[in-house]
Amino acid sequence: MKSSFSRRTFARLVGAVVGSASVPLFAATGTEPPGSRTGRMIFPEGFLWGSATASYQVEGGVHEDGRGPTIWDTFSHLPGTVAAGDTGDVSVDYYHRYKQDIALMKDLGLRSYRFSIAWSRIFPTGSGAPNANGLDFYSRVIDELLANGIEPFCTLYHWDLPQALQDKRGWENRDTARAFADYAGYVAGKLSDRVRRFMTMNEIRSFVELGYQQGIHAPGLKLSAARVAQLNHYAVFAHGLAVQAIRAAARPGTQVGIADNVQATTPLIETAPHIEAATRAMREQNAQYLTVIREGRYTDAYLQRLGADAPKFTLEEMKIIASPLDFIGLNIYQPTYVRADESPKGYAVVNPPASFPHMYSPWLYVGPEAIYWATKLVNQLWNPKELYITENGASSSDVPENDGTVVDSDRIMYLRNYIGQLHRAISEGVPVKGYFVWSLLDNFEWADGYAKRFGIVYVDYATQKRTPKMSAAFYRDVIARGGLA
Ligand code: BGP
Repeated sequence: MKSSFSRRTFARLVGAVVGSASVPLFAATGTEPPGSRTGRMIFPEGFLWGSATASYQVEGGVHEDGRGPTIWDTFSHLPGTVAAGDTGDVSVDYYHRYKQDIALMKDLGLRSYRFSIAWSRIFPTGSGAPNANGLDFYSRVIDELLANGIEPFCTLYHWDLPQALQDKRGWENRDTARAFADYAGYVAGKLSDRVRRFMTMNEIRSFVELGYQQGIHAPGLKLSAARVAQLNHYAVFAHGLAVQAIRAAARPGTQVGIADNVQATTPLIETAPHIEAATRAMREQNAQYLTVIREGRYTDAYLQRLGADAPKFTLEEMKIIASPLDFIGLNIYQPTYVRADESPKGYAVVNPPASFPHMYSPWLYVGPEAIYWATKLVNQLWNPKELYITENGASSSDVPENDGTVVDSDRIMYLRNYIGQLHRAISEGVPVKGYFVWSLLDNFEWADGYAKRFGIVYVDYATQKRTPKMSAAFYRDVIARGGLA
C-alpha cells in the first residue's frame, strides 16, 4: 500500500481568525545563552540527549508472557496494509535483546531513552486483571537503563491499542478513555519509583487521522467526519483522564506530559507579518490537539468548520482535557510553511513545490527551522514549564558498504541542521530540556514496514546484527561535546 506520501499530509483547517496576534518577547531564563560567546552551539549543562523507540515497532515477542493482541497485530496481518506484507511479529527482537541495545545506548553516551509500554502486555484485553509478566519486562528494562546511567522516559500509548478494546469500538467508545486512565494509573503506581517522566500518548493526530480517517494505519477505518471528530474528542479526553490518574497514583515529583506532533507552523520569511501568520496558524492547525489540551476549548474556527459534525462535549470533559502538564514533548520532523494572507483567517499554508528537498520518506521535507519555530511558538502561546523534543530524525536509503559501514551523510546533515536550530531556540530562552533522536534502531515503520530506515544504528533484519551508522558516531560526538562545537 502506497501510503507514505500521505503520511503527513493532513487536512487543512479553515475558518475565522482566533487568538493572539501579538508576539511578546520571550522571558529570559536567567541562564547565559549557551555557547554564545564563542559562536559554538553548546547546550545547557544537564541537557538530556536521548533517543526513542516504541513498543510495537521494536519489541517482537508478540505472543510472549501473556501479551494480548493489538490492533497493529491484526492490521499488519491483513493483506495489502503494510509494505511488503511486513509485520511487527519479530521486528528487531528487542524483547530479547534489550540489554544489548541498552549497551549500545551507553556506548553512545545517551543520557535518556524514550520507550513505550504495550498496554496489552499489562492488561491483555485492555482492562481487568493485570498480567504481572508484562510489567516485569518493563521493570527489567528500567533497571537496566538505570544501571547504565540512562534516564527512562515512558510513553503509555504509542498506537498499539488492545484488540479487545477495538472490538468494542476502540477510541469511538468513551469507556476506552476510562480504561486507558486505569491502565496509565496502574503503570505509574508500579513504575514511578524509578521512572520520573511519563507521557500519556504519542501523536494523537497520527493515530486518529491515519488510523480512523484515512485508514492507512491500524485499525484501518475510514470513518465519517462526525465520527472522527467525536473519537478525537475521546482521545484528548483519555489523555486528560490519564494525566489525572498518573498524578493520583504516582510518587510525588513524577512529571506528566505528552508527545505531540504539533504541526510545526514556520514563517516562510522571518518578518513580522509572516511570523504573526505562523503564530495564528499554530493555534488553528492544532485546534483539536495541543490547542484544546492547553486551552480547554475548541477554537471557534474549528467548531465552525465542522458545523453539524462537531464533537459533543461537556464542560467537565473540557476541564479534564486541559489538565495541567509538567512538560510538553514535541515530535518535529518537517515544517508546515505559512505565509501572511489577506483571508479572514490571516494566514495561508504553503504547499511544498515538487522540487522541495525531502529525506527518503517523501513526506519528510527538510526544514530545520521548523524545530526553532515550533518550540518558540508553543512556548509563546502556551507557556509550558518544560519542553522536550520527543522525536526528531530521518529516513535514509542506508546501503551498507562492503565492510558493513553505513555512511548516512544525509541523516547527519539533517540532524546537524535541526540540532543547530534547536540551539537557536534555547539560546533565546525557550525551555527545551532534552532531545530524542528517532530512532535508536531501524525498526517497523508502520505502513512502510521495514522499507524505511530511521535508526542511527543499522539492523540487518536477517541476522539481527546491530551496526552503528556514521550518524551514531556524529551523535555520540554531539553528546560528548554538549552540542555542535
Ligand atoms: C512518528 C512516530 C514514530 C515513527 C516516526 C517515523 O510519527 O511517532 O513511531 O514511526 O514517526 O514515521 P513513519 O514510520 O511513518 O515513517
